[in-house]
Amino acid sequence: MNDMSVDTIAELETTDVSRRDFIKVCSIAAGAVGLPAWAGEKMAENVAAGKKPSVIWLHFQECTGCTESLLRTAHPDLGSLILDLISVDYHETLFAAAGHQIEEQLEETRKAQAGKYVLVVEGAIPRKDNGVYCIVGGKKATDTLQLLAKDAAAIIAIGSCASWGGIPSSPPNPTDAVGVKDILPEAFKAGKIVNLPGCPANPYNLLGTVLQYATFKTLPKLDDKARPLFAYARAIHEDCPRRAHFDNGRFAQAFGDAGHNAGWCLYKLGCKGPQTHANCSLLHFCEVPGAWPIGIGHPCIGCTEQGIVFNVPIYKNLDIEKPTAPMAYPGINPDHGVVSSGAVAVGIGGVIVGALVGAGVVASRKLSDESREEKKE
Ligand code: FSX
Ligand code: SF4
Ligand code: F3S
Repeated sequence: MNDMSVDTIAELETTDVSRRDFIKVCSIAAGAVGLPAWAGEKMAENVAAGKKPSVIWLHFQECTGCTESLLRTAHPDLGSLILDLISVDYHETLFAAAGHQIEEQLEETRKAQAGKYVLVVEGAIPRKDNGVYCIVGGKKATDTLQLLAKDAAAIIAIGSCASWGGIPSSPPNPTDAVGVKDILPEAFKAGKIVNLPGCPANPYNLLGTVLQYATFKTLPKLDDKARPLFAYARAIHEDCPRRAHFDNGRFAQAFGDAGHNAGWCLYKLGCKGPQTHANCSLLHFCEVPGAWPIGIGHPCIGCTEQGIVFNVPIYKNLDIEKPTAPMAYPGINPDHGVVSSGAVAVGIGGVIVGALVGAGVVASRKLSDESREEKKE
């Protein structure tokens, strides 16, 4: 394990959050992307040494839910802590300034950080009528995205809107809204785009991806839709805490009935968990245990899956591929949480990690428990 230098610790202690919280959040972020705890310490050390990743965050067609989920947390310091970890050099909804002032800031950052900044895109991009349906600062979303993408070190499409069109693309898709990869096919082919679908996306998946890039100059291993395997390799149904009820035929039949109150499986209420790939069953939102749709008693609506959410009625049942429990369970899926054998493995000394979100979940629970304890005092 890496020991943090005395200078680094001193520097952390001068911030408005405790060093313990700082390292803890980095550990959760590291756990979220399948890296070990020492990688979290390394991330924290890097940030404390002033090597914060520069982030340019663009908003197009969306509801700002991704930004909200990043900032609205139960732990009082977490929102500001996240903003301490990354240097958000342009973000329309967070900036106090507006108009020409922030447009100048965007241009300055683009030039000063060329080749180094991480471009985060929230929202879909409309293509109809030459892209006139989303104009910010007098420029079309299509043009702004193409310009900023040229000098970006990596591009992260946060949320389902930016990943594949999301809500704005739902039928009949009046503005021909698409995701980032459809505007930037070359960058997609080159593996420069990371899609983090979800409506909203889990903020730790973003934080982990950005910090991994900033610390190790690598991106997580991706599937053919550019989604990180650490978060999207498995269906929610595979890791759902209600799975035992499903396997034993115990289903809620209506909201508020005895089965629903007892926490039984939500499949008959339209749960799309069997067809939906995401890690929200393991890494809950905003470090609050149980804060995810199924955790609060609502079926999964498939918010990460193109073709399900906003396309299939929320309470309609879908057929499932594996209706009964398997007779034997396979071993750990080697792709789940394993870092790439390429650049990433070199970056972290070739360590293969299988722990995946476990560390993040445990750390997240601890953070939340401590937060509650602090409130009681
Ligand atoms: Fe909203 Fe983000 Fe949904 Fe879209 O999340 S929560 S509409 S995915 O782009 O702000
Ligand atoms: Fe969980 Fe839904 Fe699967 Fe039931 S159908 S076990 S609620 S994911
Ligand atoms: Fe979305 Fe389903 Fe998770 S609705 S947040 S993918 S439980």
